[in-house]
Parts: sequence; structure tokens; C-alpha cells
Amino acid sequence: MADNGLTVPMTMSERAAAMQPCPIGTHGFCCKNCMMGPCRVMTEAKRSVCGASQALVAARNVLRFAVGGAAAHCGHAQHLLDFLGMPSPRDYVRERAPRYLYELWDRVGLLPSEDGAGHFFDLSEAMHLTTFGVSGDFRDVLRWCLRIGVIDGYYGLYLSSELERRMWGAPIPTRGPVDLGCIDPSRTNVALHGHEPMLADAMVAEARKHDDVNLVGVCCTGASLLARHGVPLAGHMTLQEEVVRTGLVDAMVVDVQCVMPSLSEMCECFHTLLVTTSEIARMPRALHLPITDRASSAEVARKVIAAARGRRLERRPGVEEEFRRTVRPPAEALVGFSETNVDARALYEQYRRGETKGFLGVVGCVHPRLDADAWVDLYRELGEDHVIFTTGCMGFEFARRGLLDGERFFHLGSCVNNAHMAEVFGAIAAEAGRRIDEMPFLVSAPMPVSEKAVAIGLFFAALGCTVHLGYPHLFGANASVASHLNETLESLFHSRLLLCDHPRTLRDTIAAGALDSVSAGDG
Ligand code: XCC
Repeated sequence: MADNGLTVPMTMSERAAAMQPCPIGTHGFCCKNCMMGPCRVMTEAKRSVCGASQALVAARNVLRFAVGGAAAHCGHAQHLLDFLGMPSPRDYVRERAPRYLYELWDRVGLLPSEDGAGHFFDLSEAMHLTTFGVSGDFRDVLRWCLRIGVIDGYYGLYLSSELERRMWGAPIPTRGPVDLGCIDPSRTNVALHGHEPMLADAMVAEARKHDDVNLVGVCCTGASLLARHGVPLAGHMTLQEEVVRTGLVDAMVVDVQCVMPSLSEMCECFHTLLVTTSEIARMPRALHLPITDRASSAEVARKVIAAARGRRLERRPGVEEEFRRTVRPPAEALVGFSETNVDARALYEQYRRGETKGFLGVVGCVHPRLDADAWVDLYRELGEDHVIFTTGCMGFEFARRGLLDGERFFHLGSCVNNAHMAEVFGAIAAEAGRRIDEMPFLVSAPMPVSEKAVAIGLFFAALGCTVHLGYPHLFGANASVASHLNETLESLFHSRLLLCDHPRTLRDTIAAGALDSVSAGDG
């Protein structure tokens, strides 16, 4: 029930159930890159008005997805640089990437422009080449997809993770409460949601001054808050509206990415103060308090917490009791792992002794149209003889079920912290004296939602990991795109894309040797 008689809007899951996705767009067959269409190129034989084949349309759509994702991650890193007053690093890929990969990427034209923030020009060029009448070669468009994957990995994931570490220090193994039940009916609840960490420190410091304030995290900002400060994690992306709908969140502060536009209406139905902090992520009816540096973040934290304590007085009578009656207590999760505290040698020894068949990175989003329980059940089963590393919203799914034990299941942080995963894989491979592509590494995004998941998948494929996508249509619907991409991956990186949308199929594919290195024997 709303606080004020307004009709409570539907949540994401309810909207997804009420509306079918467009089958043409789902498969990447819709081209709307000019105004002669949109063209629905439904068969290999058909051409769009401009003459584009289905493979070209599908490949351009994959590239535009990848660019969207990489722009988000690189923007995240750039906002951190701006906040810290630092220039964009030069030759960052050369400094961070394994030498053999750097040389390979250089040879096949996948390295970004490395002069200052030149990678942003590459993102722009990728948009340019997919605009009407530029690239007509779907194979070259797919090569650009891999280039964008490399940019995403280093100028997005790695750079963001490194700057976060500089600001906050390395994460350390920490236990903390996870799930809606960490909202505290007897205190003022302030939720911090999004991805960028500029406000986090200041909010933690400010909240600690007030015993009556319970700070909770949502989404990737929440994953970082939990790993670095032990701040409870209330929900992942698909739960953000539920967090507000408890009627107990007195303020919600959002920055960028995975923040649903519906939050404005949802917050309006309750007494929740919605605060935006990023110039590029404004919301109607929200209070905008921009953050540009440490001084402004301390000031914003002070203002938000003061306003939230005032708002608490506007809660609907009886809402606290209702919450205590209906919401189960939170689970406890062990988080805060990274390459600095995962024992790569011990994990490699487990593998050498046959106690572990391989290493799975389970990453990315939770999709409102897909069955999270079924996927988690699969990884629970695979966790019996594989080690599982996880990040982002999938990490929350493991956490809320009490699976994160720091022995078989390791939580490596937010989605940009997939850089931790790449480093852990590199460290395990180094223990084995092998390259990444020679090891049984699989990165699985079973329920991708955001364009960011596409960019992350391409990055890991370029590193030499097998990559699974559980929502395969964009990559898999056109046979030429799927087969050319896999031929390229196998020949250059000894990696491949597994495109399957059913947990049982993935289990059978792994049992049939999907983690065996494509390059086994030639290392
Ligand atoms: Fe996806 Fe990243 Fe967003 Fe969750 S939060 S929905 S991108 S898994 Ni990072």
C-alpha cells in the first residue's frame, strides 16, 4: 500500500510478465540505424532497404551493444579520474595485460588508441562504422566487437577497480547481511544504489555518527559497500523497486547504471526521498545533489542523512510491523575477495590433485524473464567439483542463499571488479606455468540484461576464456555471425562462446568437456 493513496506502480518483474519482448529485436534482426527503416531482416536471403544482410545487421547490433556497455564502464572510470583530479593513464593496456596477449592483440588490430583518453575515440569510431553506409563487412564489425571488449576490460573494468582500490583500499574478506531483511524497521534507512563509489565513503562516515541510521546498499554500489565496509546489501538490480516498496526506505541515493526510471514514481508513492548525484543520470521529481569532489560528497552525505531522518516521520503507520511479519531475516554472506587475498596456489593445487575440475566465473545480471533459481541450482551442483567466482547481481543470488563460503564460492565484488576475476585467473594460470587459454576457465553470464554484460563477455573471450551467455539470441540468431565469431575466437584466442539458455544444456556441455582448453597440447 502506498503512503499517500497513490496507486503503487508495477515492478520490473510484473511489467516483464505483462509485455512480450519484440522477437525481431531480440534476435538482432531489426535495423534502425537510418530512417528508411526500421528494417526487419528476417532471413539470410533478405536485405534491408540499404542492402545490408542479416549478418551485417546482427553484427552491427552486437557492436552497438558492446559500445554501450564499454561506454558505461569507461565512463565510470573517467568519472573517478575526474573526481580524483587525475589524467587518463597512457599505455594502460600495455602495462596491465599479459605480454603475450598484448602482442597478439597488437598483431590482429585489437588494441585501443592509447594516447590519453583515445579509447573514447574508438568507442565513437565504433558508432561511426555502424552508422548508415559505413562498414559493409560483418566480419570486420565483429573484429571491432573484440576490440571494444579489450577497451572495456582495461579502460573500464581494470581502471575502475584500480582507482577504487586507490580511494578505498583493497577489499578484505568481510561478513555482512544480505537481502531485503537487512532493512531495519526501527531505524532510518538510507539506500545507496548504482555503481560509482564517490559518495560511499562519506555516507559510511556520516551514517556512523548516528545510531538511528541504517545504511544499506543496492546493486553494484551495494556490493562494493558490503565488501569494503560491511554495509548490508539489500538487493540487486531487479529488487531495487522492492526495496522502496517496503515503505521503510527514507531516502534512496542513486548515481549511474541499472537505476530504473520507474524509481521516481515508486518513491513518490511512499515517503522516500530520491536523490540523484550524477549530471548524466537525472530523474524527475528527485532532489539533485551533484558530487564533484571529496568536499561535495561529505556535504551531500550530511544533507541526505539529515533529510532521511526527517522523512522517517512520514512513514505509513503500521508499516514497520507489516515488514517484521512478512520479510524474512537477511542471510549472512562472506565477501571481499580479490587477487590480493585469493590463494591462487592453493586453488591450483586443488585442480592439480583433481579435487577441482575447473574454475567458473559467474557474472552479470539477473533477468526478470528468466529463472534465477534454476541457474543457481546448476552452479550449486557445479560447485561440488568446480570453484566458483562471482560478481554483480549473480553474486547477490549466491549470497542470499548462503552459498558464499570463501572455499568453493568466492565473491569478487561489483561488475567492474570482474578485473579481479581476470587477475585471479591470471594468477592461477601462472601457478600452473600456463596461459589463460590453456586453463579450464569459463565465464558464465546466465541472465544478461545490460549492454555491459556483452562487453564483459567479449573481454573474457579475448583473454582466452570460454564464455557462456544464457540469453544467446543477439549473438546466436544469425548463423554466420555466431560461426564467424567462434572461428575467430578459436583461432586467435583458443576461446569460444557457448550460447545456451537452459541450465541443463550448459551442464551437459561442461560435462562433455567445454572447459577443456581449445589449445590443449600446444602450450
Ligand atoms: Fe547487470 Fe552488473 Fe546491472 Fe546487475 S548491476 S544488472 S549490469 S549485473 Ni552492476
